[in-house]
Amino acid sequence: MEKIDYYLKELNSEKIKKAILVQSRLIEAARDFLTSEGWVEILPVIISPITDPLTDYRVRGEIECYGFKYQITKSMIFHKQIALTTFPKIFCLSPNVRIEPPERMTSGRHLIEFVQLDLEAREASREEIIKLGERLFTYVISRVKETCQEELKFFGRQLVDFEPPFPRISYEQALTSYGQDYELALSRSFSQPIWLINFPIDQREFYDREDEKNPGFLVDMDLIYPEGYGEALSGGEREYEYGKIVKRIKKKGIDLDAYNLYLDFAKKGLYPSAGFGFGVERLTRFVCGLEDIGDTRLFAKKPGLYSL
Ligand code: ASN
Repeated sequence: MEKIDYYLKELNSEKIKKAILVQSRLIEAARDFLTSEGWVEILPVIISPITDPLTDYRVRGEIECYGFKYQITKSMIFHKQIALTTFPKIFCLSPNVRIEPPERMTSGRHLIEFVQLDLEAREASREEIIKLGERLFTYVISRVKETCQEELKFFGRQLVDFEPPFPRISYEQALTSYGQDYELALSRSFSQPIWLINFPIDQREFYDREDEKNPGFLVDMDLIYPEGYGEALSGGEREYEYGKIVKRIKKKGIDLDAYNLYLDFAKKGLYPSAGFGFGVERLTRFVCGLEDIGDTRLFAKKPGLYSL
């Protein structure tokens, strides 16, 4: 098939059209929920001298403007922390670019360009953010069940009423019970979303806060969808003290200079905070019950491929 015919087929696909309609309702519901509770939406940062290191801080998209190097946002984590200077509770529909390994092309869950509903609150604890996540999730699901009946029928999707509190399992328990592929195994064995908590420090980035009562482990969490759909959101409490952040960056073997600007803010004083990022395409995939995340947006970009 000619490339243009492939794109035209996608642009006219009933499946993609319905999934995007559901997605637009999901976004509307999430915005309504958050703004009604006093959260302020900020606009996304697409390029910046700093972004989330994410596994390998050297693997990144870069562009040059006026002789300066900018990185394409992998996540707005640092901008979220800094933006709390202006407002106590912020959210953003944040486009992220992550150059995922090509093996993830057919995972059904990875796009190299995606959007997360990213939020952060001053002085919040993980407990508060977990409760917020449960309320946000159940609210958006109940709203689309009302507003997208025709689309959900098209997908043959019958969503149950999810009832918080969702079960919680620690990373260590998950690893012992389900082995290395714990995320998918966990996801397949539950019919309610599950919180995966307390990741070891070496499994995550330097910005999630180390638990002083449980050194070596973080005060963080992922929410895992049931029915094998995998990770829904990821977040935690953050390191905010300059000395601790420096220690964590060094422990990762990251060059401190790469985070100069962020460290300057930390020196002046960041607020303690917690938050998470909720993948919008993954949420759409789950709600519509789709195999392939590529069906959740126009111009989807899979790892390893070249696309419009
Ligand atoms: N948005 C995530 C968070 O708030 C970070 C990420 O996407 N890597 O923790």
